[in-house]
Amino acid sequence: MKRLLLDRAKHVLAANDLGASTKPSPALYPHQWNWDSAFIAIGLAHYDLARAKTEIRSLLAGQWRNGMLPHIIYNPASSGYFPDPHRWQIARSPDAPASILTSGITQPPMVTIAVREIVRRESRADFAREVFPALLAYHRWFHRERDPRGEGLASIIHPWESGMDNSPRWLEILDQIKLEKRPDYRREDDTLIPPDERPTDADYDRFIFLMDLARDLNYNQEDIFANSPFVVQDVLLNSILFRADDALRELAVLIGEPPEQAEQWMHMTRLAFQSQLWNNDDAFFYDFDHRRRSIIRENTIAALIPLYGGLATKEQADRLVKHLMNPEEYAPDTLTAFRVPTASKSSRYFAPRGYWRGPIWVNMNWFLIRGLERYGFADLANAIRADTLALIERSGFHEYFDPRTGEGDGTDMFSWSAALVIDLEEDDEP
Ligand code: 2M8
Repeated sequence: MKRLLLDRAKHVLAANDLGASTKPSPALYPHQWNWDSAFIAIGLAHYDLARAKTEIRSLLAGQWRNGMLPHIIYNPASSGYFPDPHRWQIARSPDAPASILTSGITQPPMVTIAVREIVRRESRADFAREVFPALLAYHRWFHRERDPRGEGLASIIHPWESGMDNSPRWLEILDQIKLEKRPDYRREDDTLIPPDERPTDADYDRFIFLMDLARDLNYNQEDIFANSPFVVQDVLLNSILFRADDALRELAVLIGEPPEQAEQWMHMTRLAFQSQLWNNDDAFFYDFDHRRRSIIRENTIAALIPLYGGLATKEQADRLVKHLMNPEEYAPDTLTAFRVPTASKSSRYFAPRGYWRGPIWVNMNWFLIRGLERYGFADLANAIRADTLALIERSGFHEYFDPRTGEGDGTDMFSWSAALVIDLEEDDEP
């Protein structure tokens, strides 16, 4: 059974292999995505280290001169995805690469964690040495350009940067963006996937508005911070950045570079999670709207990902787990049969087939499993693992799953669903 599942997962990654990178899915996402490639490399590292390194190298090839690693690296041979590179016009930025087409925004820095996983499986440090400067530049960019006041928390400037595009966390801010006129564009995604499983047109209008705004400001981060209605200290991104800083610190030690810079960043982030993001009344870590200086009080799975980061105290972890065990929020009940919906069932935005507004995603379950294991909640971690595998067995390697029925939604043959199932199934501590 396990062998069969692993073979099927490897088949998905092979089918989406573009040569030097892997697309997230056959048709819906035909290019290379930043954090997708990192998850993919974590899966590949179990059976093909050379290919895992190639995945990382092709991602780093898209790095900007200021250190930013874009969220999409376009495959010139693919079409059928909007926005295409022409919309981004990255040449407006003096930092953009000259010969590679990319987007102008980033995604959570899972790449450093993937590199750490690859290096852990080798007895040599040459790959760590090779990619360390690029990773360090990426982290420096996050901490410098996205945390200009040195608060210990990086901001995202677009919902796409969170990876959870239409999460309830962003909907109120998006709603406040009043467009004088709709941006001119044509979506491609809703021709491939039923529209009720994708962001609404109103969400998309705002995604494109924010993207055009960053472009019109020539991707100058200072100007974007000053002018954009969307500047948010995202709990998910900062949990991953913290964990990635730790991976960077370990890589530094391994190759004889000073670890102090990463330690300093981690120290600042730890303080900020406690002083700025923790809400003791609700027992949640909430995002912080940097622009309006207020918390975003939405009950979503992101509030629990500091468990993966290792940013919760033991007492906070106990309280966070209560949300996961509560049938009115995240635990199974008469409405939902599977763990773990990405938004609380109690949320007014909860939509069980609505993309990041409720469906189960394999990467979020994976974050929770790894985080719960870390804090000693082995039974709950195993229950989430069992549900994740049951969903794949039942419906295949879908992009996301309806928590009521387990039905697969979005695209099929989704790469990170396959890659992270490999990681869960192999689960060897090398
Ligand atoms: C989704 O995002 C893209 C935009 O970046 C889209 O909707 O077209 C998100 O699920 C994101 O997390 C993911 O990296 C990307 C590719 O799988 O798709």
